[in-house]
Amino acid sequence: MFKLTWKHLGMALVLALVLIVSACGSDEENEPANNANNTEENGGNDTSANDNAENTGDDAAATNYGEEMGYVITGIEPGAGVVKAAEKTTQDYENLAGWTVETSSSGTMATLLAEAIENEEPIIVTGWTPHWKFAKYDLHYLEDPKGVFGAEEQIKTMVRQGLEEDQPEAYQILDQFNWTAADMESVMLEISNGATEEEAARNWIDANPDKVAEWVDGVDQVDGNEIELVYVLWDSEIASTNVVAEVMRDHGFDVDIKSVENAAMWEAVAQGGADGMVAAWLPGTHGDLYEQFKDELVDLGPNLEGAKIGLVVPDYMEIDSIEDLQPAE
Ligand code: PBE
Repeated sequence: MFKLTWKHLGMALVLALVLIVSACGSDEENEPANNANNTEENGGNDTSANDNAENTGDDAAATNYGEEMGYVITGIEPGAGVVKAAEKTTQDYENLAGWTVETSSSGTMATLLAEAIENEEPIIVTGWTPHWKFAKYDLHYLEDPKGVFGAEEQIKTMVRQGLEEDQPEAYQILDQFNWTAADMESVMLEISNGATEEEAARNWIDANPDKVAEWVDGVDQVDGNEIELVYVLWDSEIASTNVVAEVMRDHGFDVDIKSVENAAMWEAVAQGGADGMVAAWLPGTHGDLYEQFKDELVDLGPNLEGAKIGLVVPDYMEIDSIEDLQPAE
């Protein structure tokens, strides 16, 4: 009886909160616009912010997003290629003088992006494709006229020397693994919506028997052969590595997947501490690491075409190019 009472009280409290929150909803809808334009010269709503460009007479300078964001680009892991490229933009673009790239993790970046979008605040993230964020939010890449982020990328598979001789079945599956950006995105999206990594991988495998059949075509089943794959906790690589691992497990392998930092991933495969990885972004993103380790690796070619990295902003930010940003101070 006592418990029931507390339960009822709790439910009443939740209901009251829901009512309060929804009652505030209409006010809150107007607030983000005010917050987003809460710079000294812009007191009004979204449209007046842009109309207020009369002081400068320059449309591109309508909103000083840099000032609102503290001249910070929201990065991911320090070792990521996209972070190194973003840091290079702050050197190569004069208009990014005084800007910094704040590093954290891919998960933190996604949280900060979600929060900014919730409040319709400006944010610039180090972004990449394939990624679930483009399915969830309205976003665009900033043009990069200097080409710091490179053009189209491939994701390639790298294995250790000797794998072909030691474990030809593993070598062959890794060699035959390839899929599309849409495939990868569907796994990523499911994970971002709450599925476990194994579940999302399993669901994709069950839904794509023809593709999986190509990867294991001509490969004999094995009996508990141990394989270690390395990867970084980037959403894209969480998806691919789990899918490949599950396919190999179905084929009798005992697969261990180990998340490490980017340079450590390359080094582990080069030195033979790990058997392989499916996370080599080339030619640009990991070009420096490829140069460093290419002589000690076996390059099994692309497993995905049409990848991309760059600076990504929500569509409500009226800005098209890195060059539209303003220097600090
Ligand atoms: N990424 C995802 C990685 C490669 C895969 C774009 C974040 C990077 O920048 O190194």
